[in-house]
Amino acid sequence: MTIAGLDPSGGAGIIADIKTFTAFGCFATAAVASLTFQNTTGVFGAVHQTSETIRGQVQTVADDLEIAALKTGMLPTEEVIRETAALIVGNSLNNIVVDPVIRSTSGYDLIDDAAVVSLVKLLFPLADVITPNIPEAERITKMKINDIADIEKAAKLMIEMGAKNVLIKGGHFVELENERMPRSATDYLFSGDAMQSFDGEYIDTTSTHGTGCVLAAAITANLALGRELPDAVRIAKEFVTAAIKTAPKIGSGNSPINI
Ligand code: PXL
Repeated sequence: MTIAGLDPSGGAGIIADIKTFTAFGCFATAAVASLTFQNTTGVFGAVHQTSETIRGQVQTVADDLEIAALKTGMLPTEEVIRETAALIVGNSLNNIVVDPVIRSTSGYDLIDDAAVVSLVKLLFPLADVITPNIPEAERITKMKINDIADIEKAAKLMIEMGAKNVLIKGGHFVELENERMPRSATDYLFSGDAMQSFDGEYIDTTSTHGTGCVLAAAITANLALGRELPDAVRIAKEFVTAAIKTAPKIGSGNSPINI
């Protein structure tokens, strides 16, 4: 299951999640947390769901189907986050992947400030893994991330905030780039004191709409299939890299990736 925003242009949010779950042979279910108005050029507005409509969607599915894993994406308000946390606890859900979606690539704030606080307080402790990118990790930890040591510091802070595992995605990380070390898209998985890095080719493209959603959804699908987290991350990363490389290049903004 995914609980996330609906991007009607199909590149991000629950449509991307459904397509990704399906690509891995999983049966997708989805609850809309916010109805957004957007296309490849940007986000132009959103109508958020309430605790009643979140519960109505999720509990009805949970009463009938076994939820093997859950991904959360854009959860716009404290109310929606609080209800999502209650549904996870109340239904004893596991394999929880929290993608702490905060802002769109185009700069639109997808969740409000109170939601960032409650995301940390209420959902991080329930998550098996959280998947922030660098700007999200900076916003959550209130620190600037300039190098690998900062990535480690930020991950430790987020583990202290209650996350069991933290995957920091390095695709936004330009600071390490130099003549000897070209830009890379390495992701860093922190579990307790251990760190594992997942090297990835940096693909110089603007066709990246939905990349974070697809990565988190692919991790969720692979956890649902019974894979261990590091395997799930490796497989998900390969899937995203291939999808970026073969992006359809549609729309006049950031093209969605190929899922
Ligand atoms: O990529 C972040 C994201 C997640 N979920 C929804 C979005 C976006 C970015 O635009 O619209 C619904």
